[in-house]
Amino acid sequence: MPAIHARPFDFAFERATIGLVVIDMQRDFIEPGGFGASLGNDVSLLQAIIPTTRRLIQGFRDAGLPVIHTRECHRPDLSDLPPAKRDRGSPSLRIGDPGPMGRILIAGEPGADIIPELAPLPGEYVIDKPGKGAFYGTDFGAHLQRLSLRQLVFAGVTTEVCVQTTMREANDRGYDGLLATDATESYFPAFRDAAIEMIVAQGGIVGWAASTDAILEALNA
Ligand code: C5J
Repeated sequence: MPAIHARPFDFAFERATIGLVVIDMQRDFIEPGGFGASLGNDVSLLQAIIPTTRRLIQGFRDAGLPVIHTRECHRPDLSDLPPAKRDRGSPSLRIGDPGPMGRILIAGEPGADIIPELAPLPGEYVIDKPGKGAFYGTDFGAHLQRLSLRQLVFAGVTTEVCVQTTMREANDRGYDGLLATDATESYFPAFRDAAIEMIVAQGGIVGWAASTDAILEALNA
């Protein structure tokens, strides 16, 4: 069985059951004027992983393996937005408010789109999710079952929020998850590093971690 050189130990996989999940590489998190910026974050930190994430996506496409994208966003009528999520803190713009890229984190608005550099290809599945985890309130799990996927490679933003939440949800459902350490980022680099350590600690209690080079080397072997 092929394996990716990973922490805490090699990640064995089968080509028929592995896929890439790219979490929330949306304009609202990565470009100025969106949700991330409205919370006071420096979005340029997240822009740094675009080339590596692009290379990782291309590697899966070239290998003929599935690529799934997620977007954190809400219905225009906000019926899937808990007041606790909308009202928390004191951001300059709240979810649903009009901003420079349309209404913040609302499906169909320009800000909710995946950044053009990583745009999904026709036929690639895009999951719109109202929560931080991709399983909550979506058909993500059903889609993974339809594709017979068992091993998931994760990339995207932010490491300690939507990426880690989705990896934990996947782990609890019996999937093997591996995080691409240089294709994920946080507004707080220390949180990215800590999340990676939490995932691989205790013999991979949540999953595995590996570089994009290691992942692509194993896919191309
Ligand atoms: C956040 C996400 N950070 N995609 N969302 O609110 O991680």
